[in-house]
Amino acid sequence: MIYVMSDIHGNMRRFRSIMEQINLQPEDTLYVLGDVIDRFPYGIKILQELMAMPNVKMLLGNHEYMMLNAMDGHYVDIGLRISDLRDALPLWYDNDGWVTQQALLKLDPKEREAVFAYLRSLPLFYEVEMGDTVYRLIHAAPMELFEAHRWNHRSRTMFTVWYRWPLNEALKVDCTVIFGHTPTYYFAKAVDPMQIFHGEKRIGIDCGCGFPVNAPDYAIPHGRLACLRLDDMKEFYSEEFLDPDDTEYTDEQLEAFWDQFADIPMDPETERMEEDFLCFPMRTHREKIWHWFDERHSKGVYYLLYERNLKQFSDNRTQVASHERGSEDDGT
Ligand SMILES: [Mn+2]
Repeated sequence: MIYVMSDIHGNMRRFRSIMEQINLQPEDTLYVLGDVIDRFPYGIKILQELMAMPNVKMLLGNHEYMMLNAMDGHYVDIGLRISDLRDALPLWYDNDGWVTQQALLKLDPKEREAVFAYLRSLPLFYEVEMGDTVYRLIHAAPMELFEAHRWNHRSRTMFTVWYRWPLNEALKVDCTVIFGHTPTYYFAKAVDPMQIFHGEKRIGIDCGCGFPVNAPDYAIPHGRLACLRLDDMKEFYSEEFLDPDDTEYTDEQLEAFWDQFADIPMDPETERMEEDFLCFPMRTHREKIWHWFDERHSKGVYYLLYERNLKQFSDNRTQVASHERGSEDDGT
């Protein structure tokens, strides 16, 4: 099977959700069309996972391109001007690259060089044949459009990872283009949450995985990570929790969420989450989450925090005790 996803943007929860659904096998291939990093904090971690998977093929995205220009002394896009290089770091920061830089600085020099070497090696497109159809996989724009836009782009590389092509722009390629980079609501505004966009010889798969969870203003639709299986065009989407207040959860479900909540990394100084959790964006304060559970669980958050553990402890002891009694009864 052949899978395609794009624009993971450091969102580990959404990435895990897709990987669980597709259950990638060694004989499958997963294409990742760039922008693994930036916006959410786990870009480098996801990148290192992808690097270690022999059946993953990745493309350069504009975020990896920005990181190389800003941080890697060995990467040179000869089309760039001195002023572009001078502005490379601020440009990357403005596009939420600082969160990736923090992770990068925690790596040892060998690991860091491996990441840079991998990014330097990434191509700008793949072509995949599936039956009678040829798919061109790209991050942003087909190279064939470069000549018409070169006045505004220094190089082919810069163009093909950055350019957002309007729907009415003729394609100039004889295949079906699959691309990320431009969230699909740009083409189909009313769809919420975002879905894979199928247009004339073009398929857009960036469904806003880099968008914040439950963005405070609803001017933009809800984002999620999408994945397309080319063999049968089946679409996969990361599991999202969009309307927390409209859903009634049982105590049992809430306790399962509570156990997930225990695994969410927390900044010990600010008491704020470092990852998304359910409907709550990262950096939500711990007390807000406690309050949410308190309003929903029949026994309140005090039970979840203290009494439930005691209950589990005593349940386990009862089980052990009855098991021991059972053994005695068997006469063993
Ligand atoms: Mn992009």
